[in-house]
Amino acid sequence: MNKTVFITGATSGFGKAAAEIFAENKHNLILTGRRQERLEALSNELQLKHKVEVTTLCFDVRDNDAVVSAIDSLPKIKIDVLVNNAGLASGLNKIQDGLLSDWEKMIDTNVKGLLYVSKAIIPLMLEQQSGHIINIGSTAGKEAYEKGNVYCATKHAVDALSKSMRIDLLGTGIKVSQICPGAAETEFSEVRLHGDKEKAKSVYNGYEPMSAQDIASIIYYVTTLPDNLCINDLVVTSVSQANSFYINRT
Ligand code: NDP
Ligand code: 8X3
Repeated sequence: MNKTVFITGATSGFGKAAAEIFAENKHNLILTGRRQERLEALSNELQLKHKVEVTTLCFDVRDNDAVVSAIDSLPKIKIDVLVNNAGLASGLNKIQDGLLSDWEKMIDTNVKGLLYVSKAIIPLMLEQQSGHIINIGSTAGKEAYEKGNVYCATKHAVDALSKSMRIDLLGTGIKVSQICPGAAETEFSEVRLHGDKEKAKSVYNGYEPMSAQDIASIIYYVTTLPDNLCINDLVVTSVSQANSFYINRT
């Protein structure tokens, strides 16, 4: 059955790769992000290649008015899957050296943005009496590490919200899954390191990190289970990584 899959942060990394795998499997898409040109290019490519319907919504998840008006602008359709993926780390400093602007960006995007989008879509899923919310957490939401402070706090919040959503939505027909990846090579490190490409590349020196496609295949997989099954929480790393602290670098 064709589903409609709403993905935040579809202009890059996990979100873009997830859009590709859902389209390959003939699901229709609602793709969101702040970079309009990237949304348009991806939408054109997927419609042409896979003959699926793609709607793009360009908004910043930190702006609740923009979130609400973008979602209100959709025609009355069923949203089967929401992938709450938009997020970022900004800065890598000890707590005593952190920048307020970085902290606000991470809290506003990773926590408040996820809540704004969820608040706009949950009523539609409640009306349908079905749906699947997939929150992208992180190993940073399972353990705190040096210089991770506020990013780790936001992903711990995603962990708590995923558990809370599952409890509160029990009996409504809405599934809630959290996927917690370890290190994967996307634009993530470049964004975290404020655009320093060389330093970002060096994060992955000496081991093979996961790819965006690896995580996309897992996002897709959790949506393929029978109606009575829900993967609640899934932690995934490359074989070179045991947790936030141990990476086998050669
Ligand atoms: P990328 O930087 O490649 O992609 C991030 C996506 O989020 C982009 O599409 C970006 O779109 C979107 N985004 C960021 N801020 C906003 C905003 N304010 N409003 C709307 N969209 C926004 O990183 P990843 O694909 O790696 O990251 C995706 C998620 O996975 C994040 O939540 C991240 O924390 C998490 N994660 C990443 C890991 C990694 O190692 N890569 C590991 C574990 C979790 P645009 O800029 O166009 O708005
Ligand atoms: C991203 C993975 O290890 O940088 O969430 O925290 S890590």
